[in-house]
Amino acid sequence: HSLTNHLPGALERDEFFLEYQPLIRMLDGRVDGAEALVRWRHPVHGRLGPDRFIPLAEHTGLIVPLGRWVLEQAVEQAYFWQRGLVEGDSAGAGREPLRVNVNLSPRQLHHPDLVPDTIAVLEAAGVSPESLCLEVTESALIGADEDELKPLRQLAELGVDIALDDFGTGYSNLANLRRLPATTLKLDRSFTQGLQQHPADPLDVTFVGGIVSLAHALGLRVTVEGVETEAQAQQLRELDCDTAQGWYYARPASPESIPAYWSPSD
Ligand code: G
Ligand code: G
Ligand code: MN
Ligand code: NA
Repeated sequence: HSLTNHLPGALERDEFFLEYQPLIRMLDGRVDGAEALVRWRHPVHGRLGPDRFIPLAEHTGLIVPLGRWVLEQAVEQAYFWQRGLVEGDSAGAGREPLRVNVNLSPRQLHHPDLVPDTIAVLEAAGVSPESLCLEVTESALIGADEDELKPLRQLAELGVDIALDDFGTGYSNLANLRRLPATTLKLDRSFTQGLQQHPADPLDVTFVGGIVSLAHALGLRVTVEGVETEAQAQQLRELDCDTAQGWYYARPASPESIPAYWSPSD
């Protein structure tokens, strides 16, 4: 099987690349950061999305060096955005708050070098911990004991933002939220879909509103995924969501596409 055969050497052959999807602040419509999403330029099959190879990389262990590569690239990219060093960005420096989100797989989460590697990558790039958000799925943390949560807690204490990705899809245990070192909830796009109808599904409105209230009461920020229409964006703003991500704002694209969202053209 050619995916299986080609994957181990793909990192050395420089076949991976990252796209970035902006996270938009609901308050002012400006970019808050961007999520790095890995793609594989496969010599035979062409461009492959992460669904095609992340599970395989996770299974074979390649996810550890691949994940480190993603982290290095994304953190370096944050440095370039913050300093205004991206081609076509005429506004110059002074974008310190612009963050980058990186997805962590369960295997990376449990790797003993996660904390020292992350610190080393940030220091090498000259990027503050506050500029990085690590996204972990809720399911990867289900049943984790205090020892297993310690690396994430250490990173959070350093200032790294920790987001619970795809929130609401797993066996969400709301009581569990209190003991997780998370700073942000990323509400799964399945909940955003119910807000698309006119009028929006009242159950979905209640659900999202309730999650936002609970999250805010726990000191967590809420990012909504999969925003595809103006009506959804409006509804989610009214429900007090903090940031949003989705095709309505932007599809994942090259790193050069991001600075345009710093000052929305309206
Ligand atoms: O690219 P796309 O938007 O189709 O992303 C699909 C999924 O792939 C996302 O939900 C994300 O969790 C996962 N993904 C994307 N990039 C990475 C990565 O660098 N590492 C890991 N572990 N998962 C990723
Ligand atoms: O980490 P996560 O699995 O959430 O990655 C986001 C995934 O969702 C990516 O595959 C991305 O391409 C996809 N995505 C981003 N915005 C939208 C959207 O507005 N609608 C839909 N259907 N998918 C989206
Ligand atoms: Mn994600
Ligand atoms: Na997600």
